[in-house]
Amino acid sequence: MRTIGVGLGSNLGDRLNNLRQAVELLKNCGFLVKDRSDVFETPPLGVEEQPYFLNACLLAEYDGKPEEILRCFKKIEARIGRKPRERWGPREIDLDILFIDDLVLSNDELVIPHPQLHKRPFVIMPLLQICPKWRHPLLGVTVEDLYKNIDASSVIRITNL
Ligand code: A4P
Ligand code: MG
Repeated sequence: MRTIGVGLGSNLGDRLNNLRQAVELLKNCGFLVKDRSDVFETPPLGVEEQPYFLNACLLAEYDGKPEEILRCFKKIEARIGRKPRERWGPREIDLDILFIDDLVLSNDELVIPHPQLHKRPFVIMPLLQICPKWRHPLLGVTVEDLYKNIDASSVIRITNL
């Protein structure tokens, strides 16, 4: 069994419900949820002219290839009603593979760890709650270390996931 760091984000529709529905669908797909962060409200990064996000992260055990995980995530996103739109634009739900233990992988379909993980307050804050000691296999630093180098003042805790 591998432990997967999953990033969840939503900025369209009933954002909290979308996140919670994604957790239930992950369980139905065979992901064993070991821990979950709180839910944070975060300003959009990338394309800034869009609604604020709710973001959270969870740790799940799963016995399958990275490509299978991505396929499951895409199915769950479609099930929750995500429509194809511009990259980095608004979405009902986005599921990202943040990491899979200390696996390093890069191909046309997948980059693991997620290439933006270490720069994003909306990922680092929730990860700090659930896996502060996880070490980035390429950068050699922990989530706690990453947290020291970001400004997380705009990441506001809203509720539990
Ligand atoms: N892909 C490659 N690596 C991965 C990975 N580790 N996990 C590929 C998931 N997917 C990965 O993703 C596009 C393609 O990325 C996938 O088909 C897969 O082959 P997508 O979800 O269709 O599109 P996207 O999410 O718009 O693109 P991307 O690059 O995944 O963007 P991000 O990194 O998800 O960023 N601001 C706030 N505050 N909160 C957010 O959650 N999210 C984004 C999107 C921008 N700004 C945000 C937030
Ligand atoms: Mg994505």
